[in-house]
Amino acid sequence: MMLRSYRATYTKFRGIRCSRNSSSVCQNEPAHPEIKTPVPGPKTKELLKQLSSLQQADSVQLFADYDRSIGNYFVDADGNTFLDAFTQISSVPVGYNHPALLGAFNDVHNLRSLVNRPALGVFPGKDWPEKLQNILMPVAPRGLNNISTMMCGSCSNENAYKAVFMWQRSKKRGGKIEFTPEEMSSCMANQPPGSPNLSIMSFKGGFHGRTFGALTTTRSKPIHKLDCPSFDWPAAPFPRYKYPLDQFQRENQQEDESCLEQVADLIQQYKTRSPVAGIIVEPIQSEGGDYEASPAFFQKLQKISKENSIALIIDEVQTGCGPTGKMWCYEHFDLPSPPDIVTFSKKMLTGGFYYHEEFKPPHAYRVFNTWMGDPGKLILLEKVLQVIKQENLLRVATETGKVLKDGLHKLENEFPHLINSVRGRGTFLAFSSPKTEIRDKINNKIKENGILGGVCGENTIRLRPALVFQKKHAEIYLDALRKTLKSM
Ligand code: PSZ
Repeated sequence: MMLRSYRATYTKFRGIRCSRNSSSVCQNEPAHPEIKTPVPGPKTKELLKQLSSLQQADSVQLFADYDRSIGNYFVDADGNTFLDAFTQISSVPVGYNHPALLGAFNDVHNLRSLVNRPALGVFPGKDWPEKLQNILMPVAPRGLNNISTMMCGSCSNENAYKAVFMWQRSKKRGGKIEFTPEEMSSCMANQPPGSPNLSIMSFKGGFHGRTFGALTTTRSKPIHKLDCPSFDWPAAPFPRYKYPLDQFQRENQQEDESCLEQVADLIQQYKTRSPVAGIIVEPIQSEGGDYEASPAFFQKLQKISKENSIALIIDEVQTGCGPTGKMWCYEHFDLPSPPDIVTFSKKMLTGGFYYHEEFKPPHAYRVFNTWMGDPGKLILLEKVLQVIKQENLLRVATETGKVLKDGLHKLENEFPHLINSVRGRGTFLAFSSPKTEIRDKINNKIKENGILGGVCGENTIRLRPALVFQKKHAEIYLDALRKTLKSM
């Protein structure tokens, strides 16, 4: 019933450029959150019992009613309506049940692309090159003209690492494409030279996924890593700034320098141990606690990479697709040349990575798996990118972000014993608490006030709304946060 009326509304607006402060999906939203039961409610508790009998389900917070969730509002199994500032760990681009996405499979060709899922590395559909060209390449990071699609963020990073290792080894072979018999036999025993001792450097606090290579580079929390073997790869410190930034410029600049010195030192140290082939970095360290670094830090990091012939991989899995006000967060950094590889997933709906021509492996069948992505996700992504353009959602993220950040600054001044260090870009914002317990209490209480929020790091609350989060939603969020802080 509800969905039919969205579709009607959308048809009416289709083709009309929406004003920049109104989004088609938001016109059918409720006006505000509504909490009817204790959270979690009785139905949620019952479902959790059922699920827990089948699997370890303690990470489940709520069960959703995806028929009733709409736009920025998440409806749970108990009928509670939350304003969603977490959006499935930052992975919902244009809100729930966006009519443009719901309509995508009304087209029978699209439906067939969804149903007949190919092994993209061997039997792609005849429209696949055109689909990549028309959907993914128009938003490619400038200078990166190659693309591989993948299934998720972890496997995007995992395969980017492989491309980097193959690039380094190909350079060593000086253009020869044959492998030696020794390489071929040693790799079967997981020994060099076929399985070389090369490494990917990452940063302490970084998160790059949970598959083995990706997990080695993940350095956010022990719980992500415990019990799993990992590679001997280096981890450098990532800047930890003091806030407000304008009062601590000198200290923060020193922090950049100290971290970069250690990057350079580690590269030297690992030369005989496990030479660094690539460096992976998030433009804003997300899971680790929403730590940002200056454009100067990233420019110098790129310089160090280039001087040492190390590939620079920017992990835009969480920051990519608009929430910082630019399509790719690293665009804020004014790098003198493009990064070598940019990985993505989450809001992009398909995983994958863009790369420089040099990183195309010389042999087929190297960066490969059965599905290598999913054409169905690209069909949805096409709609998402159209909506972003039509509804000016990068500008919305910038403008909403400003309202949110100004409001958060006011609240940190009002409640300095509860929150501090407001930071971030666009709506990709965060603030910290003096202690983990205070942070957790805020995040639990704000739920009772109708907001779904996320935490990260030791003591941080992060905002990860969809791109259709507007000023009116920002006001609701800020009111609920004030009410929460006042009650503590
Ligand atoms: O607990 C988890 O597994 C979480 S919580 C948030 C994420 C994962 N984010 C995924 C992520 C990311 O934020 C960055 C910067 N890089 C890679 C990944 C891995 O993506 P997925 O989860 O799709 O494999």
